[in-house]
Formats: sequence, C-alpha cells, structure tokens
Amino acid sequence: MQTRRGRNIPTPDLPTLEALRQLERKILWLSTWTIHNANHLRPSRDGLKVGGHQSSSASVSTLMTALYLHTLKPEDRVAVKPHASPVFHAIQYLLGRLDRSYLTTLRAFGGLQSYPSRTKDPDEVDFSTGSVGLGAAAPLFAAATRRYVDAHFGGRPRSRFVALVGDAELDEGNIWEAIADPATAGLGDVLWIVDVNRQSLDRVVPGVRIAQWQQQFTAAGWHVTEAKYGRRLQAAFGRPGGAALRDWIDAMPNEQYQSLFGAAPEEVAGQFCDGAPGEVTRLCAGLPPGELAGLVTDLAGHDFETLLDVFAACDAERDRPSVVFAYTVKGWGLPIAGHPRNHSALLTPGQVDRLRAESGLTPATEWDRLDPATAAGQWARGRAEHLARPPAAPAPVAAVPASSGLRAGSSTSTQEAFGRILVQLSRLPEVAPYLVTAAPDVATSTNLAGFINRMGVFSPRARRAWSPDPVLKWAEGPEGQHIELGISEMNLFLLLGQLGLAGDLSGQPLLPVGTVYDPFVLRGLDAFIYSVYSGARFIVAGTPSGVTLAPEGGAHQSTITASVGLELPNVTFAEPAYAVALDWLLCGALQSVAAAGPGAAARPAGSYYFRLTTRGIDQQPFQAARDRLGDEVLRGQVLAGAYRLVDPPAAGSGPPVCLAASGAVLPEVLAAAAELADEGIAATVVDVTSADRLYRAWQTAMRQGVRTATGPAAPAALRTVFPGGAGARVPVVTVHDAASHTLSWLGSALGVPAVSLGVDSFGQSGAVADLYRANDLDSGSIVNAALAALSLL
Ligand SMILES: Cc1ncc(C[n+]2csc(CCOP(=O)(O)OP(=O)(O)O)c2C)c(N)n1
Ligand SMILES: [Mg+2]
Repeated sequence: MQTRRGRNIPTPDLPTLEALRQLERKILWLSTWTIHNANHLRPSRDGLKVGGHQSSSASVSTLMTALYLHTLKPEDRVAVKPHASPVFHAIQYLLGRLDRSYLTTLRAFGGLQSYPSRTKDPDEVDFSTGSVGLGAAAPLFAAATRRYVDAHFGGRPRSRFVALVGDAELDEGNIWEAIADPATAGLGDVLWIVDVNRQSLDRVVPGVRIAQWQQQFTAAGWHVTEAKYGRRLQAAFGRPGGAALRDWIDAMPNEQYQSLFGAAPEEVAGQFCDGAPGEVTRLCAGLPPGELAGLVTDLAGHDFETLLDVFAACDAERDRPSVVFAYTVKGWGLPIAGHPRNHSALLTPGQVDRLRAESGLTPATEWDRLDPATAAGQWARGRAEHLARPPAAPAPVAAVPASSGLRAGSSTSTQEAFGRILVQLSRLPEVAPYLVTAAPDVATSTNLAGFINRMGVFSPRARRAWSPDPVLKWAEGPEGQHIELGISEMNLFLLLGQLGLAGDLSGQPLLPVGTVYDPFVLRGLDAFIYSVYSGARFIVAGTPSGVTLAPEGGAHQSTITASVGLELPNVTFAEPAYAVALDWLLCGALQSVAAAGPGAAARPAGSYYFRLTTRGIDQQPFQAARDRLGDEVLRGQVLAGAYRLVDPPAAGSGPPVCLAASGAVLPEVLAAAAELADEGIAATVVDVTSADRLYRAWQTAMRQGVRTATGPAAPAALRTVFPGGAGARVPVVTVHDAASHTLSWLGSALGVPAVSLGVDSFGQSGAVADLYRANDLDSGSIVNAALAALSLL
C-alpha cells in the first residue's frame, strides 16, 4: 500500500482498482437489466408501465461500488437514494445476500420494492427511502440516537451512518431543518454523499446552487468536500490553457454542459466551445473529437481513486458530519446519459442488447455473478465475508408494569396525567433507564417538566446552566434523558423514528416518548409516516388538541388528527378521557414498545399516538365505573377500545339510546345522559378510549367474513360494551372534539341509525362552552341528537 497527499490514506493498488471497475460494470449492467426485465420481459397483466430508473441508478453505480465493494464496514448503515434501489439489490446479489430469483421481481407483488424498504424488501435494508429528503436525513438521526445510546449504555463498535442523496433532494426543507438542529451537531460518524448529476425529475436544473448549499452545510458545522473533476480533467488543468479550461467549465451554464453528454463526438467541440475564450477553443482544437468528449465529461463521481481518497478524508473527520458533493452523470455509461428527460427513460431492447454485448455478456451469462476464479470475483467474495454482520448481542430491555400506580385527583386533564405518569415511571429502575423523551420546543407546555426535572436534558457534554430556575431544573449533560429539538415537527418524527429503531440499528431498544401540539402532528406527518413505515416503535402525545384548547383559536385547534391516527397503519391511536385509563393505555403501549429489537417479531407492531387535552375533568365517573366493573374487567375494556361509563337505567325506563364519545367532551355527554333520563330516555354512555382498536376489531371481523365468505360476527369489543343485540336496536350518537367523521362508522358497525357530532369547520378563539355550542358539542345539542337518532329507527 502507498499513501497519498501526506495523509495516511492507503491507495488501492491497480489490481484492486481493476476489480472495482469490473464490479462497477457488472452492477451497472445488472441494475439496468433488472429494470429492463421488469418492463419488457416480465408479462404485463394490466398494461401499466412498470417503471424503474435506469438513469438515476447509473449515476450512483460508481459511488455505490466504491462504498459497498471497498469502503464500508459491517457496522456501517446506509440510506440509498430511492431511485437507486436496483443498484442496491444488484450489489446484494453480487455479495451473495440476495437470491437471483428476486432480480426478476422488481416492482412485482411480493418482490423487490420500487424504493428501498426496511419492512418489505427481502434483503437487509438499513433505511427505507422514497419520500425524497426523509431517507437522507434518517441516518443523521440514527447517528444522534447512537450517540445517545453510547452515552447511556456504554460505547459500541463505531458505525458510520451514510446517506446517498440525490442533488434535487436538497430542495426539500426537511434536509435543512435536520442539519440546523443542535441535536444533530458534531456527529462525526455521518457521511452524506450528494449525487450531483445536475438533473431532477423534470429537467436539467438551470442554476444548481452547489456553492450556496456548501455554505449552508459549512454554516451548520459540517466538513464539506467535493469529488468534482476526474483524473483526466485534473491532468488537463495542469497543461497550458488548463486554468482557462477549468474556469470555462465552472462558469458554463448547466444546460450547456449537460448537452455534451447526449451529443455525438463530432458535435461536442462546437457545443462546448460555444462562447468560450480563445485559449479554450485552441486547446480543444488540438484534441481529437472522441478525446475531447471523454475529457470534458470526465467527472470524479465516476473515478474510484478520487472517491476513495475523499471517503477516507471524511472518515478522518471525527467531530463533525461530512458531506461529499460527488459530480456524476445521470445515465452514466448508458445511451441516455445526460439527456434532459432521462429520469424515467428506459433503454430500448436494441440498446440493452448492445449494452449486454459491450459488458462482455451473452443471453446465457446475463444473470451471472462474477466468476469466482477471477480477481474481481474473489474481491467480491472477500467483501461479502468482510461485510457479514454478526448476530445481534442480547441487550437489556425495560420491564414496564401494567400501571404506573398513578392516583388521579378529583379533577385532572389527560395532559397533566401524562406528565405525572412519566414521572412515576421515571422512579422505577426497571423502566427509567430506557425512557427518552423528545419535543420540538414544547416540552414544558406539554407537561414534560416533571420528567425533565428528574432526568435532565441530553447533551453530549455537560453544559453550564446560567440562569437556575427554581421550578424547572434544565440540567444538560450526557446523562440527560430528554432530547430537546428546535421547532421542527419533521425533526421530532425523524428522531422518534430512529430512537424507535435503536434496537435494530444500535443494539439497544429504548422507550421513546415525544410530545407535540396536536395540530402540528400534520406538520411532521410525512416523517411520522416514514418512521412507522420503517418499523419504528415509539409513543407520541399530541397535546393539547381539538377546539377544547379554546382561547388558542383556529390556528392551533386540531380537527382531522384523530382521523390520521385512526387511519395510519402501524399506529395505534388512543384518546382516553380519564387519567387512570390513560395510565393503563400508556403502560400497555410502553410494554409493547419495550419488546422492540431482535426477536420481537411476534409482538404487536408499531407506534402509539395519544391525543390529549388540557381540560381538567371530574374523575369521579371513572371511579364509579371502576367500582362497578372492577379493575381487571375495566382495564381489559379500556385497552380494547371502549367501556361503559354509564349503564342504562333499569329496564322499562324508556326508549334506549347510546351516547358514544371520546376524550374531553365526556362531561357534556354525561350531562346529556342525565337530561335524557329526566325525559324518560334510557341513555348508555360509552367512553371510546381507542376508536382505532375498536375499528380494527370490527374490520378484522368483517374482513374475515369477506375472505371466508361467511357471515361475520360482531367483535367482542362492540358486543359486550354497546347496548342492543338479540334483535334490540339502540341508536347511537357519537360525540368527539374532532371531525364528526371519525366515529361515524359506529352506526354501520352496530347496524343502527347514528347521528355524529364533531368539529367540521375551522375553529376560532373563545371559551370551551362557546366552541362546544358552536359545534353542537354542548349537552343540549347532544340531547337533540339523541332524539333525532331515535326518530330514525
Ligand atoms: C417528497 C417527494 N416528492 C416528489 C417525489 C417525486 N420524485 C422522485 S425523484 C424526483 C427527482 C429527484 O431528483 P434527484 O434527487 O436529483 O435524483 P436523481 O437525479 O438522482 O434521479 C422527484 C421529484 C418524491 N419521490 N418524493
Ligand atoms: Mg439529480
């Protein structure tokens, strides 16, 4: 091994470089061929274009070869830009980690996913990607999670957290939110590689803002570097006229430069020199046409020596993240290289035939791995052995009790109870070490202060508190267990997602709990979806919520978030009204989250979303239900999604009606039940603690019936709690401080008339009573709704 540039960076020897070039060629072929196969050879059953991105894949084929076939270690974790998934799978195949049969299943049902998926792909994907920007930021938060895990559970072998990022991904705001937050500062294990092909989906980007982006990374404390000019261009810059050549390339409009890639060799000089200074024109005139075309498009993103050198330099930066701007060609090595609209372009069968032949393959050998007898084949085998990950070591996990032992006062809100439950849990040695909270600048206003007082705020280094606060002890240091973020809900959900994958990516399961003002769940929704799609397990409390946070007005009042919680896969949504019900649900959720990590596949998947409120309500009705049902039965029903808060009066006391409600509106519902009793109507009150679980139980029963062509039975969660059955039809009124639609399905589920009350317009400032009246959530409106429901029978 030699070393270069005065640093102790090993230079790969020539045989290694040659092996890498052969592997790169193979990877380019296999990714192109896999996409071609899906589109042209696999029979189409619906006439739809299958798609796949040959150009986007080709543009990172050198970068990914350099990473996987040279630079990565088994501990490293990589996010691959979405449109390069065929390259990833080709590499996994060459490394012997993916069966060949999968290569003909790209974008087919049960096959290789269009974009890398942790949960759906058959090979080991470290980070899902697809929604541009999010997959890029995920490794940053995974590295922040590793830093936290190392600080609390002891250091583990170093992992580098790598992201391969499309240049147009940098247009996404979440990228800049992620790098700006102090919680991601100083993460020396992070490497982002930007694939600077100067093209997005629609176009050649006219003014690529590389310099501006580089300054933004620098300002955020990153180590910024480039792999821009290939070796031939670098050599040409050193010859007479070279400086002018370099200036001319740097100043050239992007569209002009990109036009060179699709141009015939004899056209290149004319296009390249259009408007050039005489010195450049003369230099070009001295070169044969073929050579000029190769020279001026010689970019370092396709040059192994430069790339390996730059990667090694980044690796040496241990106290700040690194970003490499790697200049590439979209469609590199393909006849569609650099074409402005090549994003979704596919090679024709004739072009693929030529590529196969140029790659030294025939139809008999087109799927083959490299011959193990060759140097490149042996190199690939050596890398496969090197990258094999040892089985995960067992890690300690939390043992969460069924209840924190919270004693509810006479009147309390769910938000207040939530803060107190976390404090209770932080006193338990079998739970406390694993709890980690996070909030985007709303920790104190969402009642995390008690937890923070006890557990402190996480900072890699102890920070001095300059203004001690007698009420809130904001002590920052490596032992702290609250991660404070700036106001970015995207960052909150990305961080929760990675904290929720700590068992997989850092070998230590955690109990992540985030808080956010409920309306702003929507601000982080794509990251929320991203994280749960990735298989993360965490808890988020959206609080306060609904029009119940009355004076705060329409901009802060959430109405559609309950629907989001109900409809999101892998998320269990709960909206309890009473403190003890919240305690049981939260502890149950933590028990399930605690089971994350290796071997946890059998546990219920997913994350938990609690929609809470600051409205203090009388806890006595819940105590009465406890006394009536006993804790064991009541807890089972609360966890299943609903229980009877008020039984109907004795039989014969009038026509029956059911009032089913969630959350803060229960006092109005109870008042309505009392008014109805006065009018001779027998109202049962059902508190729906988790509309999500109830809905799922109903749907599971229905789907079972659909799939087995049998009449479905009502699920126990509905049968035992709601009145009716045996031919009796009890109409239902649903009441919710959320879109009326959220609970309206109960009518169908119960097979009875339903009137649904909820908030179906934007909110406004006022007192709770004003807003409830304006939205028909007051007791008088609920009584009228019950009469209306009875009239529908
Ligand atoms: C959030 C989001 N918006 C839009 C898209 C659709 N889309 C897919 S790729 C792409 C352009 C990406 O360009 P770039 O990141 O430069 O990738 P490359 O040039 O490597 O294909 C767009 C707009 C998406 N996947 N995600
Ligand atoms: Mg691009």
